[in-house]
Amino acid sequence: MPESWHPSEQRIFRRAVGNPLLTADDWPYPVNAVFNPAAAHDGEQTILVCRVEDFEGHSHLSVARSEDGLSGWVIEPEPLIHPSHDHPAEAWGVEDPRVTRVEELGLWVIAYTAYGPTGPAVALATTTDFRTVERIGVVCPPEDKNAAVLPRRIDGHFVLFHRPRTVVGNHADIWMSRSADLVSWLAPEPVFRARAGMWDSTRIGMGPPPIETEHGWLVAYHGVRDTVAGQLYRVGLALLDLEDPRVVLRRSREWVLGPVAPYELQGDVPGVVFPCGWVHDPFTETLRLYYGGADTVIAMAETSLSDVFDLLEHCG
Ligand code: BMA
Repeated sequence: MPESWHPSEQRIFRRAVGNPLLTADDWPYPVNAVFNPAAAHDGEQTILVCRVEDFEGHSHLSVARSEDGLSGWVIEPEPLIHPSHDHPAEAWGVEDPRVTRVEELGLWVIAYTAYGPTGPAVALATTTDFRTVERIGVVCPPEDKNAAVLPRRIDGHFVLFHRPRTVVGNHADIWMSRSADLVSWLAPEPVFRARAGMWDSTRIGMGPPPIETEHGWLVAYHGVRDTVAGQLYRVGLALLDLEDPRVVLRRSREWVLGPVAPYELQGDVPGVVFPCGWVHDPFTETLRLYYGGADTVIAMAETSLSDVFDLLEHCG
Protein backbone atom coordinates (compact mmCIF):
# COMPACT_ATOMS: atom_id res chain seq x y z
CA MET A 1 0.00 0.00 0.00
CA PRO A 2 1.60 3.29 -1.01
CA GLU A 3 1.91 5.77 1.85
CA SER A 4 0.65 8.46 -0.50
CA TRP A 5 0.12 8.60 -4.21
CA HIS A 6 -1.03 12.07 -5.05
CA PRO A 7 1.26 15.09 -5.63
CA SER A 8 -0.37 17.27 -2.96
CA GLU A 9 -0.46 14.40 -0.51
CA GLN A 10 3.24 13.78 -1.04
CA ARG A 11 4.00 17.40 -0.35
CA ILE A 12 1.77 17.91 2.62
CA PHE A 13 0.51 15.23 5.03
CA ARG A 14 2.41 12.30 6.55
CA ARG A 15 0.28 9.64 8.22
CA ALA A 16 1.26 8.64 11.76
CA VAL A 17 3.19 5.36 11.82
CA GLY A 18 0.92 4.16 14.66
CA ASN A 19 -2.31 4.65 12.67
CA PRO A 20 -5.01 3.87 13.46
CA LEU A 21 -4.38 5.58 16.80
CA LEU A 22 -7.66 4.51 18.40
CA THR A 23 -10.16 1.78 17.58
CA ALA A 24 -13.24 0.24 19.16
CA ASP A 25 -10.98 -2.37 20.79
CA ASP A 26 -9.37 0.37 22.90
CA TRP A 27 -12.68 1.38 24.47
CA PRO A 28 -13.36 0.47 28.10
CA TYR A 29 -16.81 -0.88 27.12
CA PRO A 30 -18.11 -2.64 23.97
CA VAL A 31 -18.67 -0.25 21.04
CA ASN A 32 -18.94 -0.63 17.27
CA ALA A 33 -16.70 2.22 16.09
CA VAL A 34 -14.76 5.33 17.21
CA PHE A 35 -14.17 8.06 14.65
CA ASN A 36 -14.39 11.74 13.61
CA PRO A 37 -12.77 13.23 16.75
CA ALA A 38 -12.52 16.87 17.78
CA ALA A 39 -9.05 17.76 19.07
CA ALA A 40 -7.70 20.18 21.66
CA HIS A 41 -4.48 20.81 23.57
CA ASP A 42 -4.79 22.13 27.11
CA GLY A 43 -1.09 22.96 27.48
CA GLU A 44 -0.30 19.53 28.87
CA GLN A 45 -2.23 16.91 26.96
CA THR A 46 -3.88 16.26 23.63
CA ILE A 47 -7.58 15.77 24.20
CA LEU A 48 -9.76 14.04 21.64
CA VAL A 49 -13.54 14.24 21.88
CA CYS A 50 -14.38 11.08 19.96
CA ARG A 51 -17.57 10.06 18.23
CA VAL A 52 -18.37 6.61 19.62
CA GLU A 53 -21.02 4.47 17.94
CA ASP A 54 -22.83 1.84 20.00
CA PHE A 55 -24.52 -1.33 18.78
CA GLU A 56 -27.89 0.42 18.42
CA GLY A 57 -26.28 2.61 15.78
CA HIS A 58 -26.40 5.71 18.01
CA SER A 59 -23.37 7.86 18.71
CA HIS A 60 -22.16 9.56 21.88
CA LEU A 61 -19.06 11.68 22.53
CA SER A 62 -16.24 10.46 24.76
CA VAL A 63 -12.91 11.91 25.79
CA ALA A 64 -9.47 10.35 25.23
CA ARG A 65 -6.29 12.00 26.56
CA SER A 66 -2.63 11.48 25.65
CA GLU A 67 0.65 13.11 26.70
CA ASP A 68 2.19 12.94 23.22
CA GLY A 69 -0.96 12.93 21.07
CA LEU A 70 0.05 9.58 19.60
CA SER A 71 0.00 6.89 22.25
CA GLY A 72 -0.85 6.05 25.85
CA TRP A 73 -4.44 7.20 25.44
CA VAL A 74 -6.51 7.31 28.61
CA ILE A 75 -10.19 6.95 27.76
CA GLU A 76 -12.93 8.21 30.06
CA PRO A 77 -15.25 5.41 31.16
CA GLU A 78 -18.30 7.73 30.98
CA PRO A 79 -19.38 9.69 27.87
CA LEU A 80 -18.99 13.48 27.86
CA ILE A 81 -22.22 14.01 25.87
CA HIS A 82 -24.75 11.23 25.66
CA PRO A 83 -28.19 11.36 24.00
CA SER A 84 -30.89 11.71 26.65
CA HIS A 85 -34.71 11.86 26.79
CA ASP A 86 -34.38 15.51 27.86
CA HIS A 87 -33.02 16.34 24.41
CA PRO A 88 -35.34 14.94 21.71
CA ALA A 89 -33.27 16.51 18.92
CA GLU A 90 -30.47 14.11 19.96
CA ALA A 91 -32.66 11.01 20.14
CA TRP A 92 -30.64 9.25 17.41
CA GLY A 93 -27.26 10.36 18.69
CA VAL A 94 -24.65 13.10 18.91
CA GLU A 95 -22.02 13.16 16.16
CA ASP A 96 -18.94 14.79 14.64
CA PRO A 97 -17.78 17.31 17.29
CA ARG A 98 -15.46 20.26 16.70
CA VAL A 99 -13.86 21.99 19.72
CA THR A 100 -12.74 25.63 19.87
CA ARG A 101 -10.91 27.41 22.69
CA VAL A 102 -12.66 30.79 23.19
CA GLU A 103 -10.28 32.71 25.45
CA GLU A 104 -12.72 35.60 25.95
CA LEU A 105 -15.10 33.21 27.73
CA GLY A 106 -12.45 31.02 29.34
CA LEU A 107 -14.30 28.07 27.77
CA TRP A 108 -14.06 25.37 25.16
CA VAL A 109 -17.03 25.49 22.80
CA ILE A 110 -18.11 22.15 21.34
CA ALA A 111 -20.13 22.28 18.12
CA TYR A 112 -21.69 18.94 17.20
CA THR A 113 -24.44 17.33 15.17
CA ALA A 114 -27.62 16.56 17.12
CA TYR A 115 -29.32 13.76 15.22
CA GLY A 116 -33.00 12.94 15.67
CA PRO A 117 -36.24 12.23 13.80
CA THR A 118 -36.33 15.75 12.34
CA GLY A 119 -32.85 15.31 10.83
CA PRO A 120 -29.35 16.47 11.72
CA ALA A 121 -29.09 19.86 13.43
CA VAL A 122 -26.24 21.96 14.82
CA ALA A 123 -25.93 22.03 18.61
CA LEU A 124 -23.46 23.78 20.92
CA ALA A 125 -22.19 22.99 24.40
CA THR A 126 -19.39 24.44 26.54
CA THR A 127 -16.87 22.91 28.91
CA THR A 128 -13.97 24.03 31.06
CA ASP A 129 -12.42 20.63 31.72
CA PHE A 130 -13.84 18.04 29.26
CA ARG A 131 -15.42 16.26 32.24
CA THR A 132 -18.80 18.01 32.31
CA VAL A 133 -20.60 20.18 29.75
CA GLU A 134 -23.23 22.92 29.73
CA ARG A 135 -25.54 22.43 26.77
CA ILE A 136 -26.50 25.56 24.84
CA GLY A 137 -28.71 23.35 22.67
CA VAL A 138 -29.71 23.35 19.01
CA VAL A 139 -28.70 26.61 17.32
CA CYS A 140 -29.33 25.75 13.63
CA PRO A 141 -32.39 23.62 12.85
CA PRO A 142 -32.37 20.60 10.50
CA GLU A 143 -30.98 19.92 8.05
CA ASP A 144 -27.66 21.35 9.15
CA LYS A 145 -24.32 19.91 10.30
CA ASN A 146 -20.50 20.21 10.08
CA ALA A 147 -20.31 23.17 12.46
CA ALA A 148 -17.27 24.87 13.96
CA VAL A 149 -16.90 28.14 15.90
CA LEU A 150 -14.05 30.65 15.45
CA PRO A 151 -11.91 31.29 18.54
CA ARG A 152 -12.59 35.04 18.62
CA ARG A 153 -15.28 37.54 17.70
CA ILE A 154 -15.19 39.44 14.45
CA ASP A 155 -16.83 42.89 14.57
CA GLY A 156 -18.38 41.98 17.91
CA HIS A 157 -19.86 38.69 16.74
CA PHE A 158 -18.97 35.07 17.27
CA VAL A 159 -18.80 33.21 13.97
CA LEU A 160 -20.11 29.71 13.30
CA PHE A 161 -19.40 27.82 10.09
CA HIS A 162 -22.01 25.23 9.19
CA ARG A 163 -23.58 23.31 6.34
CA PRO A 164 -27.29 23.93 5.84
CA ARG A 165 -28.94 21.92 3.08
CA THR A 166 -30.30 24.58 0.75
CA VAL A 167 -33.69 24.06 -0.85
CA VAL A 168 -32.86 25.69 -4.16
CA GLY A 169 -30.56 23.36 -6.08
CA ASN A 170 -30.23 21.00 -3.09
CA HIS A 171 -26.72 22.31 -2.46
CA ALA A 172 -24.58 21.39 0.53
CA ASP A 173 -21.94 24.06 0.92
CA ILE A 174 -20.12 25.96 3.67
CA TRP A 175 -21.98 28.89 5.18
CA MET A 176 -21.37 31.07 8.23
CA SER A 177 -23.59 32.75 10.80
CA ARG A 178 -22.93 35.41 13.42
CA SER A 179 -24.07 35.72 17.02
CA ALA A 180 -23.56 38.15 19.89
CA ASP A 181 -24.12 35.48 22.56
CA LEU A 182 -23.59 31.98 21.03
CA VAL A 183 -27.35 31.35 21.50
CA SER A 184 -29.17 33.37 18.81
CA TRP A 185 -27.62 33.22 15.36
CA LEU A 186 -28.28 35.53 12.41
CA ALA A 187 -29.21 34.25 8.94
CA PRO A 188 -26.48 32.21 7.21
CA GLU A 189 -24.16 33.86 4.68
CA PRO A 190 -22.42 31.80 1.95
CA VAL A 191 -18.66 31.18 2.21
CA PHE A 192 -17.70 28.61 -0.45
CA ARG A 193 -19.31 25.93 -2.54
CA ALA A 194 -18.84 22.45 -3.93
CA ARG A 195 -17.03 22.62 -7.30
CA ALA A 196 -18.68 21.03 -10.31
CA GLY A 197 -16.63 18.31 -11.94
CA MET A 198 -13.99 18.14 -9.19
CA TRP A 199 -13.23 15.86 -6.22
CA ASP A 200 -15.42 18.07 -4.00
CA SER A 201 -18.38 18.29 -6.40
CA THR A 202 -21.17 16.61 -4.40
CA ARG A 203 -20.95 18.19 -0.94
CA ILE A 204 -18.46 20.05 1.22
CA GLY A 205 -18.34 20.72 4.96
CA MET A 206 -16.07 22.52 7.41
CA GLY A 207 -13.48 20.35 9.14
CA PRO A 208 -11.77 21.48 12.36
CA PRO A 209 -12.25 25.06 13.63
CA PRO A 210 -10.19 27.37 11.39
CA ILE A 211 -6.80 28.47 12.77
CA GLU A 212 -5.85 32.17 12.80
CA THR A 213 -2.59 32.77 10.90
CA GLU A 214 -0.86 35.85 9.55
CA HIS A 215 -2.14 34.90 6.07
CA GLY A 216 -5.78 34.37 7.05
CA TRP A 217 -8.01 31.75 8.68
CA LEU A 218 -6.63 28.36 7.73
CA VAL A 219 -9.42 25.94 6.82
CA ALA A 220 -9.43 22.18 6.31
CA TYR A 221 -12.68 20.92 4.82
CA HIS A 222 -14.07 17.64 3.58
CA GLY A 223 -15.23 17.26 0.01
CA VAL A 224 -17.43 14.45 -1.28
CA ARG A 225 -17.68 12.99 -4.75
CA ASP A 226 -20.25 10.44 -5.94
CA THR A 227 -18.76 7.50 -7.80
CA VAL A 228 -20.28 4.26 -9.11
CA ALA A 229 -18.59 2.55 -6.13
CA GLY A 230 -20.05 4.97 -3.56
CA GLN A 231 -18.97 8.29 -2.12
CA LEU A 232 -15.36 9.33 -1.57
CA TYR A 233 -14.55 11.73 1.29
CA ARG A 234 -11.33 13.70 0.93
CA VAL A 235 -9.75 16.77 2.52
CA GLY A 236 -8.93 20.16 1.00
CA LEU A 237 -7.43 23.39 2.35
CA ALA A 238 -8.46 27.03 2.09
CA LEU A 239 -7.57 30.44 3.50
CA LEU A 240 -10.27 32.93 4.50
CA ASP A 241 -9.86 36.65 5.08
CA LEU A 242 -9.14 37.41 8.74
CA GLU A 243 -11.67 40.23 9.13
CA ASP A 244 -14.24 39.01 6.59
CA PRO A 245 -14.20 35.20 6.55
CA ARG A 246 -16.79 35.13 3.76
CA VAL A 247 -13.89 36.06 1.48
CA VAL A 248 -11.94 33.02 0.24
CA LEU A 249 -8.33 34.06 -0.42
CA ARG A 250 -7.00 30.67 -1.49
CA ARG A 251 -8.39 27.17 -2.02
CA SER A 252 -6.46 24.03 -2.92
CA ARG A 253 -7.46 22.66 -6.30
CA GLU A 254 -6.22 19.20 -5.36
CA TRP A 255 -7.20 17.27 -2.28
CA VAL A 256 -4.45 17.01 0.33
CA LEU A 257 -5.59 13.81 2.06
CA GLY A 258 -7.73 11.06 0.59
CA PRO A 259 -8.54 7.45 1.45
CA VAL A 260 -5.61 5.22 0.47
CA ALA A 261 -4.56 3.44 3.68
CA PRO A 262 -6.31 0.16 4.58
CA TYR A 263 -8.01 1.75 7.62
CA GLU A 264 -9.45 4.44 5.30
CA LEU A 265 -10.60 1.99 2.64
CA GLN A 266 -12.07 -0.75 4.85
CA GLY A 267 -14.67 -0.27 7.55
CA ASP A 268 -18.32 0.61 7.99
CA VAL A 269 -18.14 3.29 5.28
CA PRO A 270 -15.16 2.58 2.97
CA GLY A 271 -13.38 5.45 1.29
CA VAL A 272 -13.74 8.09 4.01
CA VAL A 273 -11.25 10.43 5.64
CA PHE A 274 -13.24 12.85 7.79
CA PRO A 275 -11.30 15.50 9.77
CA CYS A 276 -12.89 17.20 12.80
CA GLY A 277 -9.84 18.21 14.84
CA TRP A 278 -6.32 19.52 14.60
CA VAL A 279 -3.61 20.61 17.01
CA HIS A 280 -1.09 23.25 16.03
CA ASP A 281 2.17 23.45 17.97
CA PRO A 282 3.39 27.03 17.49
CA PHE A 283 6.94 26.16 18.62
CA THR A 284 7.57 23.36 16.14
CA GLU A 285 5.04 24.69 13.57
CA THR A 286 3.67 21.15 13.44
CA LEU A 287 0.04 20.71 12.51
CA ARG A 288 -1.58 17.41 13.41
CA LEU A 289 -4.87 16.58 11.74
CA TYR A 290 -7.01 14.01 13.56
CA TYR A 291 -9.62 12.27 11.45
CA GLY A 292 -11.97 9.35 11.17
CA GLY A 293 -11.05 6.50 8.82
CA ALA A 294 -13.95 4.72 7.09
CA ASP A 295 -16.32 5.74 9.92
CA THR A 296 -14.56 3.08 12.02
CA VAL A 297 -11.26 4.26 13.52
CA ILE A 298 -9.29 7.37 14.51
CA ALA A 299 -6.11 8.31 12.65
CA MET A 300 -3.73 11.27 12.43
CA ALA A 301 -1.68 12.89 9.66
CA GLU A 302 0.93 15.57 10.26
CA THR A 303 2.19 18.55 8.30
CA SER A 304 3.71 21.96 8.97
CA LEU A 305 2.26 25.41 8.46
CA SER A 306 5.09 26.30 6.09
CA ASP A 307 4.27 23.30 3.87
CA VAL A 308 0.62 24.30 3.95
CA PHE A 309 1.36 27.90 2.95
CA ASP A 310 3.79 26.75 0.23
CA LEU A 311 0.94 24.78 -1.29
CA LEU A 312 -1.72 27.46 -0.87
CA GLU A 313 0.57 30.12 -2.31
CA HIS A 314 0.28 28.36 -5.67
CA CYS A 315 -3.53 28.08 -5.51
CA GLY A 316 -5.98 30.66 -6.76
C1 BMA B 1 -21.26 12.38 6.79
C2 BMA B 1 -21.26 12.42 8.30
C3 BMA B 1 -20.00 11.83 8.88
C4 BMA B 1 -19.54 10.58 8.19
C5 BMA B 1 -19.60 10.75 6.68
C6 BMA B 1 -19.22 9.47 5.93
O1 BMA B 1 -22.50 12.71 6.30
O2 BMA B 1 -22.35 11.70 8.77
O3 BMA B 1 -20.21 11.53 10.23
O4 BMA B 1 -18.21 10.31 8.58
O5 BMA B 1 -20.91 11.13 6.31
O6 BMA B 1 -20.12 8.43 6.22
